[in-house]
Amino acid sequence: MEDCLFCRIVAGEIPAEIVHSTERTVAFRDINAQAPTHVLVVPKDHYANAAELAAGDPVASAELVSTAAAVATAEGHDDYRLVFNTGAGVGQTVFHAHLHVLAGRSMTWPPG
Ligand code: IU
Repeated sequence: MEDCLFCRIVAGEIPAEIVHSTERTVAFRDINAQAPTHVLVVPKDHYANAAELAAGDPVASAELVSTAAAVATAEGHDDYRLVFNTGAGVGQTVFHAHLHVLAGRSMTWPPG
């Protein structure tokens, strides 16, 4: 997926502040942080969204969550929010699956 932004970050073609990586995932800071910790965890392979990732590579799907937890712990957070936006109608703007890790401030529910 040469035109996919997150594929290009995974490939090292576009710079990003990478905070963690595993066999199947890369975690990097969101360029438009919405909380003191705002990290995106992505699969190294391209899937358009979380549902396609879960169907196509359940091991990587689980590793996304364990990586997100490791990032939150490494940044000192016991409390954090994990978000998969799935579909443009709920705010997905990059169509390479990514798990938002948000922490470091109080949050309300339901989200806007
Ligand atoms: P979304 O769930 O698809 O809306 O999340 C995409 C995120 O990717 C969003 O929070 C952007 O700030 C973030 N992002 C980024 O970190 N680097 C980029 O070059 C671009 C978007 I474009």
